[in-house]
Amino acid sequence: MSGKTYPVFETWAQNAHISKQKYEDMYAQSVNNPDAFWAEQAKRLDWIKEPTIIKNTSFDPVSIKWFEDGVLNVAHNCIDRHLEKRGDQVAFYWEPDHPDQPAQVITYNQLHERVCRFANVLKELGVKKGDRVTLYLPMIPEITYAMLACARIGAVHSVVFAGFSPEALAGRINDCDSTIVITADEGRRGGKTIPLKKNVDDALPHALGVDKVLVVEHTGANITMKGGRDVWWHEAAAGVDEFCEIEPMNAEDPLFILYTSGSTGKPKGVVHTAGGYLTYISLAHETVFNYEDGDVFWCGADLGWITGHSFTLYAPLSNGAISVMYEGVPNYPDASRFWQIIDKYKVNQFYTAPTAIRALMGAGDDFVTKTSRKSLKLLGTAGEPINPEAWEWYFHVVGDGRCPIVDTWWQTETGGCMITPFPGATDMKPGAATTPFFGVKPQLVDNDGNVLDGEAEGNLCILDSWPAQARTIYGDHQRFVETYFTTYKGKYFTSDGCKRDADGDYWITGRVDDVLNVSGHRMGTAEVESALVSHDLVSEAAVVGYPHDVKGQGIYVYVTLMAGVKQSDDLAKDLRQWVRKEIGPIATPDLLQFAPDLPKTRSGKIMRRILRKIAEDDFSNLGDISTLADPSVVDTLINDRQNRS
Ligand code: 6R9
Repeated sequence: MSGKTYPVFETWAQNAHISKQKYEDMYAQSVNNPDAFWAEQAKRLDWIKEPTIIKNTSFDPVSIKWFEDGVLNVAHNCIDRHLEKRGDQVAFYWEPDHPDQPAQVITYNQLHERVCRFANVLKELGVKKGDRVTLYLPMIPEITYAMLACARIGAVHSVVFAGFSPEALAGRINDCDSTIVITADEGRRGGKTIPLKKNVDDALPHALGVDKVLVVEHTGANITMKGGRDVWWHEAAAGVDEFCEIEPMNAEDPLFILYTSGSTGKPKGVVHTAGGYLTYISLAHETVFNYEDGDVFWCGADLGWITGHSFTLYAPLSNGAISVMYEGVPNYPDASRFWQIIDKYKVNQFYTAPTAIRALMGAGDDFVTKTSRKSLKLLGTAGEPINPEAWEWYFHVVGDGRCPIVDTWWQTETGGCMITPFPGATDMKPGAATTPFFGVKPQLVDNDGNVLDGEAEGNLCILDSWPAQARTIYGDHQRFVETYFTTYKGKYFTSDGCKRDADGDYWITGRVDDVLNVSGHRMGTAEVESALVSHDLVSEAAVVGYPHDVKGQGIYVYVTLMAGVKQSDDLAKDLRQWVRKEIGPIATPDLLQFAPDLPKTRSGKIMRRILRKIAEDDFSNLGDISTLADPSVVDTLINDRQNRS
C-alpha cells in the first residue's frame, strides 16, 4: 500500500468546487452537525414541502429516516424544474451499439414529453403509487423513460439487468410481487442480440402474478405477442396525453428496489427511498466529479446496476447535466470505441469500471492514442479495487497525465460514493479510495470487533447513517438488520476489507464474505452453488474466486457428482452451460474441477479457505488442515487440480 502519490493539480486546487480547506470544513460540519449540513444540502432539490425533520436514524435498533416530513417528486427534480432554463438543452446523447446505427439526442423537453407519455401508459395499465414495476430492458432511451415514469407516478421500479436469465428474472419478479414487466423485443450488445421478450415469455410461467407486459420495439425482431397480456409501447403511447401530473412523494417513500448478491441465499431486494437518495447523489455528482454547468458527463455503467441508477441516470439529471448513455460494450467494433465516443460527444468526465480499463489496456495503447480525448477533464472508476498498473495506464495513456482520477468506493446498499478522492482536495494514490465523503464515518475493526486506530487493516464499518443509505431489504427487514448491523452491533458492516495508511487514507482490499466481484459484478458463491446443485447429476458444489487478469476475479467451481456418474469434458461443458442458463452469462464458471470430495470440518462446513488456495495454485499456504474430517481430501484435490477445465 505504499507507492506513488500524485498531489492535487494546482489548477484544480484553485478552481474545483471543493478545495482542501473546503473539504475539511464541510466534512467536519457533516459529521459534527449532520442536521445543519443536510438541511442545507436538501436545498439542492425542489420540495413540494420542505423537510423540517432532517436526520432521525439509529443503527441499534435499526431505524433510518431522512427528511421524513419532506414531500417531493424525483422525476420533477430530474426534469420539470429544469425546463424553463434548459428545455432545449440536451439531457442525454444516446449512442447505439454499432457506430453506423442511428444515434439519438434527447433534450429536457423531449425527455419530459416521453416520460409523461410513459407514465400515462403505466397508469392506463393500472399501475398505482407504491406498485412494483419490473424493468427488463437494454440500454436504450426507453429504459430511462420507464424509470422516470415510475418515479413520476410514485411506482417503485425494479430494474433487472438484461443479461440475467429467465429463471433469475422470475425470481426477482416474484420476490417483489410485480404484476407488470416492461421489456423490449431484443437488446443489442457488442454486435449480438439478446432475446429479451422471449426470456420474459420463458420467465412468466414461473411468475404467475404478472398480467401485463409492455414491449418496446427496438430491433424489430419477430416476436410473439400474447393477446390480453402483451402491449406494444409505441401503440399505447400514441393514445395517451403528453402531460402527466407528478405524484407528491414523501421523502421516505421507496423510489426503487435493486437486487444484489449477498453471501447467503437468494439475491436481496435493496430498497432506496426518494429524498435522501437524490440529495446525496446529486451532491456527489457535483463535488466528486466536479461537474460544471455545460459539461458532458458519461458514466458507462448499465442501468441494471446501482452505478447506472445513480450516475447514468438520477444524479446527472438532478443537476440538469448533459450526459451520455451508451448501448454497447467497450471493445465493439474495436477497442477504440470508448475513446471515439468521448471524442464524438466531447465528454468531460468519464466514469467506468476497472475491468473495462484492464481489458482495454490489454488491447494496446494504439487504440487510445489514435483518438484525441482532449475534452476529458476527469476520470472515474468504481466497482472493484483498481490495481495500480491499471490506474497508471488510465491516468497516463487515457488521461494523458492531466486528468485527476477519482476511485470511488461504494455499494448498492450505500446508494452513492462513500470513500472517494475529491479532485481539488485529495492527493491521489493509485489503488486507494482515499477519503470519506461528507457525512461518512468509516471505522476499521478486527474480527472480534475491536476498534483499530491509526495505520491498520481490518473490516470496514460505517458508524452513522448517511442520506442515501438503503432503508431495508424488500419484504425482509429482519434480514436487513441481520446482514448489515448484527456482525458488529450498532455499526453498518460493509463486508469489505480495508487498510488505513499512515496519512489516514483508505484502501479497499475486497470482500471478506462469500461474495465474488467478477468484472465489477457482485455474485454470491451461494447463488452459483445452488444453480449447480439443482442439476440432476451434481451432488455438491463449492464456488470460490481466483485472481483473473481482466475480470479481477474469476469463478472457480468444484463439483462433486452423484454416485456412479462419470466425469468428462462434455459434462464439464454442460455444467458451465447450465449455470449460464440458470443465472446468466456473467455467472458462467471460468474453471471447473471435479472433486470426489470437498474439504469439510467435522461439523460439515466446507473450508473455502483451502479451496481458494488450491484455485490460486498456492499449495504451500493451506494453513491448518487438521480440523478437517478427512485431510486426505486435500491431496486428491491438489493432484486433480491439473485436470480442471
Ligand atoms: C458501486 C458498486 C459493491 C462492492 C463493494 C466492494 C466493491 C466498489 C470499489 C470497490 C474497491 C472501489 N467496490 N467500488 N472496491 N474500490 N472503488 O460497485 O456496487 O455492485 O453493490 O458492489 O464492490 O467490494 O463491496 P456493488
